[in-house]
Amino acid sequence: MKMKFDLEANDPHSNARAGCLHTAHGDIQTPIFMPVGTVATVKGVHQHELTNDIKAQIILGNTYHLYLRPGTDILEQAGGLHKFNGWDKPILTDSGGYQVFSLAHRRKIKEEGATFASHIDGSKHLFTPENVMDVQRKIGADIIMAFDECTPYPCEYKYAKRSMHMTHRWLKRCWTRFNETEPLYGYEQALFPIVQGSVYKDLRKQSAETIASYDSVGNAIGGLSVGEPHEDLYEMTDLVCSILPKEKPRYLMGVGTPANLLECIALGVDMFDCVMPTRNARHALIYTKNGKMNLKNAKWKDDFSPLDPEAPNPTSRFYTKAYVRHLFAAGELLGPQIASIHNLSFYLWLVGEARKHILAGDFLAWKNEMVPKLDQRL
Ligand code: PRF
Repeated sequence: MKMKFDLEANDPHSNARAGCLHTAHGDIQTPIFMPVGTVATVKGVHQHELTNDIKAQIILGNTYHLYLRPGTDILEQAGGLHKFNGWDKPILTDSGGYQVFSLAHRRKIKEEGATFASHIDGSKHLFTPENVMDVQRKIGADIIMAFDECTPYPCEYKYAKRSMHMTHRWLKRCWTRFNETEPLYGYEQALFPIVQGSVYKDLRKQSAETIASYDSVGNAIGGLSVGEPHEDLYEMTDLVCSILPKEKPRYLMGVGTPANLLECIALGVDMFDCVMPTRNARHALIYTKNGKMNLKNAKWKDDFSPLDPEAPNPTSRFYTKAYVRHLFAAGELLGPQIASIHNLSFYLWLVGEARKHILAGDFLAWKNEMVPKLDQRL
């Protein structure tokens, strides 16, 4: 089966789109949010909860983490990541181009690749565009990412330009290796290239044009949501979306808040991932369509209403705010678990609603009504 993206609808009043990405492990209806499962697990969430409660359609894994632990030997013996963790829907792996720079120790970037010391045991490793393709073949995700450098913020123009050109040269090497090798487990994998260029318009334009010239199934936008003001995030995303091909899915990496998702959907983004819903859940921060609440706040201690009475998933309707607050206060594992299911369900509900409104042609008005509410503190 050939991986394929069908564009189903364009919003008449914004650049939002609805589509469907067909993969060997099933269809992904876009716009979509992808829960992050860094080390072969979405922290604290069972695969059946991802499917039944959260309605996740695709999850993420990280090459950097999976390569270090459990390692590619174990993943190959298992028959790939889908078999290893029992998730039989689509998976996307990030290349390590972000994690090496944010997590690893003693990292050094050279033309050949990046050397680093493991954050687990200090052991030394080298990631190159070629071996990162080989590792992602062994992990076996449906969508794999090019090896790039995610520039920090702020970033000097000169550094951003040099780094972008290196990311382009690395992409060429990734592309060659990818096309010289075969999937190991009998289903197709697609390689997504990544646009870089920091917050500089001329660099972003040049990078988007370079990435657009590849015959890929989809494309990604990296180097954003690294501390820059929201205006820069939106301006760069808008510019890059205007250049990337319309008929291919666009994946904005590591973004973001619920409001960021809706604003970037309006600019033409189709796919998102972010640790926010799960990481914040573990700190008792709960997202709803009326704003966010911190369950550690004493005001919830005798609120016996459901976490979210209108939520589509049973977990959010079953447990009360006071109870989940108590679980956090007592340091009970169930607190972060319930909060993670709730937040991920909310993110998936939000992109599902966005899709419905795009198909109905009234996305922009709905988005403008939702955004101010989403950022409120309850
Ligand atoms: N590159 C890669 N992964 C990423 C990013 C990037 O620029 C980002 C930036 N927000 C998140 N994850 N490979």
